[in-house]
Amino acid sequence: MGMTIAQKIIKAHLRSGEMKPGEDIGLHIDQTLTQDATGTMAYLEFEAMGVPRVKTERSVAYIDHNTLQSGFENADDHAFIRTVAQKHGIYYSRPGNGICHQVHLERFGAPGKTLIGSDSHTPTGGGLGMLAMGAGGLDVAVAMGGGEYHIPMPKITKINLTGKLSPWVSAKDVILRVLQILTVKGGVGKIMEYTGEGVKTLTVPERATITNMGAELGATTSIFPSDENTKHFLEAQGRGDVWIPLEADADAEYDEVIEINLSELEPMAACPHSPDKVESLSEIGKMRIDQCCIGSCTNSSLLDMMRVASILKGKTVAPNVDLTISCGSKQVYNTLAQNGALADIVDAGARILECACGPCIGMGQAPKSGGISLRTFNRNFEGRSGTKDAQVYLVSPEVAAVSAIAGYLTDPRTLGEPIEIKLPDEYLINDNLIVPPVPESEMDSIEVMRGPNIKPFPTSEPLTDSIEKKAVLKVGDNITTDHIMPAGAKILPYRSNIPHLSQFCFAVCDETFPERCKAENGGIVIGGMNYGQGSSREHAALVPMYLGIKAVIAKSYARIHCANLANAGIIPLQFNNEADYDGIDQMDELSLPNVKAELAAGTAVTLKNITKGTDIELTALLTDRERAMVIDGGLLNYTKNH
Ligand code: MIC
Ligand code: SF4
Repeated sequence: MGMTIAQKIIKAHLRSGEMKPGEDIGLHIDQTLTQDATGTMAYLEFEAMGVPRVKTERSVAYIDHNTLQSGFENADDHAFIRTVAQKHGIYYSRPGNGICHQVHLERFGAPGKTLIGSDSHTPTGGGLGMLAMGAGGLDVAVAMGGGEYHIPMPKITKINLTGKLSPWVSAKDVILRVLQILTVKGGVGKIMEYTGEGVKTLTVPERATITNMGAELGATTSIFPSDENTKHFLEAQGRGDVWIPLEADADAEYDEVIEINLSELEPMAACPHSPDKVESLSEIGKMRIDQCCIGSCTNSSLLDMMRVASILKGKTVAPNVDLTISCGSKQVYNTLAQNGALADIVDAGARILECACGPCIGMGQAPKSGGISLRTFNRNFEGRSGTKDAQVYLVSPEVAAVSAIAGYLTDPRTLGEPIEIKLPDEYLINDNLIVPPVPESEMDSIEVMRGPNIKPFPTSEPLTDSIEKKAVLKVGDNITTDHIMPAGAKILPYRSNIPHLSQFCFAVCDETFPERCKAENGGIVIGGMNYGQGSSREHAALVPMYLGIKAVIAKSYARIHCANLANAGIIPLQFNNEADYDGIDQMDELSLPNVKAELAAGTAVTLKNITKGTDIELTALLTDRERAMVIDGGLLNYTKNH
């Protein structure tokens, strides 16, 4: 039987397990990336493993999230990451060089390779034909140390693209359409593989927009073939040597097929507060707006910015709108500066931000109270912008730019014929902001800088025979890691300080949660469907662990968060019968009387609701290896013990 692209890459990197959907597989990882908000923790974990040099082909540490330095904390973190990287064989991308996913695509990504990154949008690399996945920091640390990366073997969904995008319809509209079809949980346990005649009509940056935002489907990753367009992109980046052709066999079998005719798509927006609440612009209608933010790892390529510049040229941003621009990389900025497009953007009145995540992660530019913000980003969760009652709509750069001028949500098709934009045959290449590691023989000369913001990695205890705790929190469906561990300019600087972060755990849902955990000496969290979707931040597991959370019981989970819970030694339990969710109230007394013995034997776990006098059957969503890990008290203990 023929194979799909993803299956071919998995087969070439398989180190353990069988390629049967749902089975635990261990993969060899060629490349890793980290960013600064998850990187400090990942490198503390790497240090704790005691491996002197990374064993990957290429590992890169990016600084792009915590770049607003309103105190010493972020700068301390940067110094820590820079020195730890130089010492241990990791390339360091300095602040100012750009957003990890955009820079990695430009300078390091390669078809056929495996990449894991401590950021959920790592699948951006799928635009180049890589198997690129988001992971918890600890998993990245293990991969840097040469260990396997474990995932359940995904099912493969074929997304067959036919036709060609109409003028002013964008790659963003393709992924918004997929989100409309599949929802934020429709991709869980799957790889989205794009094929069909329509693929040829999309450039690498456009493909990367689609694979990037595939993260919002909950998918393990998304991938495009590696073809002539890929070759052209890599050659233009001076890296033609890493190109290989890659496509699915003609007789490859898929678990599911979705047909999308690109010619039929129209400009769309994801409405507040979820990336899958997708409507066409005509359905939303004429809506006055307050802010437009163009950038983020989804839409900050040269192609995106050139389109934006062509719309803004000679115009002025409407008085009621603030327009911000953040390019994805120094390469993009520099090209715009040299070809004059930046002048068109500045002249129109856009506010130019540095090339970093910026407003996407709430690092500044919070909208006004109740403000309506159009953003080219990938997430519009409640409160993520920094303003709790802001209404964030996710749109393409074209929609954002034309709306910024009009002052209200506007369909770019009203502009008539678009200006044709040709991608360069040679990009401006200057890697002067990428600091290579020192040779192994000199590693002892590097002293790792640990400012007061760098706190030691929190330790976890081995599993006890039984657990008796209260249901300290009950939440509904689609809880994101932004709910569990919020980000934003005030909290992000403390990503390496778990005790400090713990004061904000679940603040979006219930500000009294941390206090209650302290008073009750920890507890159990009850969740609905797709618990822990969104970001890969392992802080959403480490902080609850610090607060004494021993288990989560939910209807279903998002993949990365489920793995992060296990890595932190928290048991991810699933209701066998979803209706049992209704049989537990917040503050009920719960007991898992035989949990250790049960996990040693398998995945069936019995819960006693002491308050209600009921027994509830649960399944631990843990592989054999993860069960051993949870019994040891998490991945770090397990790695040390083995
Ligand atoms: C995000 O988009 O939410 C982030 C910030 O990039 C996160 C990582 C983090 O929380 O540091 C992600 O997507 O994984
Ligand atoms: Fe940065 Fe936003 Fe992309 Fe996350 S989604 S990596 S915060 S730009």
